[in-house]
Amino acid sequence: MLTQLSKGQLEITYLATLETLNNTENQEDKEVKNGLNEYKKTLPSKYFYDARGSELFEQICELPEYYPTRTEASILQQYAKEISEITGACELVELGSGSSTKTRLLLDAYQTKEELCKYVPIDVSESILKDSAIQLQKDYPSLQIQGLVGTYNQALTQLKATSLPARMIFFLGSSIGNFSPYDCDIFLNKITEVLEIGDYFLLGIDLQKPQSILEAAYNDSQGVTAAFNLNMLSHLNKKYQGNFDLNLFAHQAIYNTEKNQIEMYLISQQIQVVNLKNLDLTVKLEKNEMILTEISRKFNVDQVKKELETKGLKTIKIFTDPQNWFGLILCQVIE
Ligand code: AVI
Repeated sequence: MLTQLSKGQLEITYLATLETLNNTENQEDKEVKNGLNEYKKTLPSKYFYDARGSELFEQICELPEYYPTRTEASILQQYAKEISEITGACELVELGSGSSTKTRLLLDAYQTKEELCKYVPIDVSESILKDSAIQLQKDYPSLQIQGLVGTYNQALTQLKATSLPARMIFFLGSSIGNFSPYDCDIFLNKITEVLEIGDYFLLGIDLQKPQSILEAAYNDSQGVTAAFNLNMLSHLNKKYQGNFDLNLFAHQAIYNTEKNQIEMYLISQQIQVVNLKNLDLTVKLEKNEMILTEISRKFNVDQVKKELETKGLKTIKIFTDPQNWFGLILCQVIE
């Protein structure tokens, strides 16, 4: 059952029922247990994002070494109008909308259109979605906002037919880089399943570049990314009554040149035993043993273009910055 909060032009729908939440929890428990029991230990990246983690991520986006956010913003600044002219009036659906900061650049461009624009932000975090939707409603009084609180999958399945001439789903920040190739494939299948012929997909991708630039972006000199990575352990301590000692782990991000991906690790500084009471789990870590907490893939535009094409998504235009560090691919569903 869906619950709704409706106020004038703003409507927020909660997609997760108690039942789905419980199932997800069991699934989540398994992911953490399995990850820590593997020979090469891993932890799911979603545990970065508790309230503190989301705050730290906002700080990362402002760091001098972390170029993706401001580079993508500069591309949007320059090309949002052109994007809106190519697509014409359409319903804007944003995956992982967060604070919707960069979205404003697109909304500004679409607001100048005659027809009323509709914005559908999708995020798992109820508080962030609600706060930013309320703020957006104040700043864009004629904008219709229909927020969906839930996972991408839940939300994409719930999209209703749009009364506007087309729909554009957009996924910014190179968040697609945090998916494994397998998950990326499933995700793109879902996108094409939801979109109709003539609809658009706008995808932000971080591009391949020298290793030194990439490693600096994920090992920043102020230690914010380290705090972000370590915060995952605090989050797990709270969730599972665990006893990870943050002082006994170090952060490191390494660029894997074969896989073209940044890999973020938490490295055990000594032999230690960790308990997660609520999972009934005891884990032994060797000195220097690494736990993989995130991959961030870096892309080649032509390869992504080809992959999108295999899904029936034809690239209409690629927008990039003068250094070719970040790309925005605008594609359209073709017959
Ligand atoms: C959210 N995601 C696109 C970020 C990235 O760059 O992969 C997460 C991040 N991890 C460390 N710094 C930023």
